[in-house]
Amino acid sequence: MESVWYYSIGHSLSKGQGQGQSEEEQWEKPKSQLTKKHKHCTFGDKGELPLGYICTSVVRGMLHPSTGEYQFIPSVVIRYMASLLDESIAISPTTVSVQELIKRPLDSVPKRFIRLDSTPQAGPSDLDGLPTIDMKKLLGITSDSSDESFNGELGRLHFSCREWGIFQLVNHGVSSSFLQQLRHEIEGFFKLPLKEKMKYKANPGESDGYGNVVRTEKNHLDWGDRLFMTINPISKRKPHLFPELPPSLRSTLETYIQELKKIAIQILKCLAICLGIDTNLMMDLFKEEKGLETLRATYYPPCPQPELVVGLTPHSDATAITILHQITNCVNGLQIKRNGMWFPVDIPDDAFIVNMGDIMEIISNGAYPSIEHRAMVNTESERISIAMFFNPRLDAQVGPAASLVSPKSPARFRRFIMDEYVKGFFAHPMNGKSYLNGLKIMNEASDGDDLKEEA
Ligand SMILES: O=C(O)CCC(=O)C(=O)O
Repeated sequence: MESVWYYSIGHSLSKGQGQGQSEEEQWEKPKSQLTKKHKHCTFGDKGELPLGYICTSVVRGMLHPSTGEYQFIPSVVIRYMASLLDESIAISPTTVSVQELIKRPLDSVPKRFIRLDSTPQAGPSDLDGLPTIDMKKLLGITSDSSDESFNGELGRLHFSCREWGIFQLVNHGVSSSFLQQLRHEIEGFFKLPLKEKMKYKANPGESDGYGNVVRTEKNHLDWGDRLFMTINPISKRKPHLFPELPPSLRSTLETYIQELKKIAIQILKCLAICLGIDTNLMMDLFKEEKGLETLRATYYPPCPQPELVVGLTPHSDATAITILHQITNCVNGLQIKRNGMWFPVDIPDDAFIVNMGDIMEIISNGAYPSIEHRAMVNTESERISIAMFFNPRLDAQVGPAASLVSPKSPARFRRFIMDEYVKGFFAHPMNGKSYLNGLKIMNEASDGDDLKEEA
């Protein structure tokens, strides 16, 4: 026997029962009677529920709060109800998926996605490409920085970090065919049915997981869904995330992570040489098994009004360095802030983008400033990026390197334990470089005398 759920909103409303009609057609009439002023729904004789509650429940049904009975609600109705509410974009009380949102026709973007930042944007031709660093040439350089090497690739690295805070890395040794495989796996993840992806959703109060997490003031949302995971130390991996990923994605990511780790360590060593910091002290912070490493894969769907939204809110990374790979070749979206303007970055296929994060700005006592960046979206094409973040071990005491602090050049940042810094970062709204600014030493007096040489 066909089961039909009746529901009323202010007045009687019921599902049509036309034979041979699609689910969508059967709900067409009831749907058309819903309006914005309907704040509550009555489902048959099951009681009255706030519309917002229904729309933020698991997509195809809900547990009635008093009877505990599961009620099936066609997704087409849920989505329509959702469109009437601002909170609607949630697919569970803690998760939003833009990918799901755009499955229904959207003429305009919901209010919560309208971006707040109004910094002017430069034209595409205004940035003459980022500096390029050749990894093979860097690897030819040993730990002693002879004049010759310093004038070569190491010198270029120093210049890029000091003047730009970002560069593209070529000849990095990760093959094009492997990057294709990575693309295939990551695209496959975002194509999984929502029910599958929701197995990886972020638990309340946690940053790790799938979905669009509110990280800004005023509950603003970005136009992108992400999978954020702690990778290292292994003891910090969430049991429902990395270990439970589909096996082929997991093993591809495992290889990718190992490759990127090797690259990151080489770059960090070179940065220590450029800055004049003992490489052993630098390496001690990033000890293989203890360094904090996180990864974020972001899926940016096309948007009907891209000029109104932002794929990823302006921020600087809470890392020493970040290595970004744009999975979808030729679909650009990364923008960097230079001299108070946003500049689009054209990322060559297979190149990695390496940027300085706040921790590097602190260790270098301001010599290598972190770069503020954001991701933008477009009307036509989806875009996917994967960023890997490299940070000192959680128990490390971090501050400006002692060798870079002197009475003439006093410490510009206070010292802290990495673990506290990370917790503070995730509790802080994403807003440009504001978290780093809170760590600045404002007075002119140097407190460099009691700094330990721990990078
Ligand atoms: O997608 C991008 O280009 C930027 C990603 C990014 O900045 C991040 O994941 O922190």
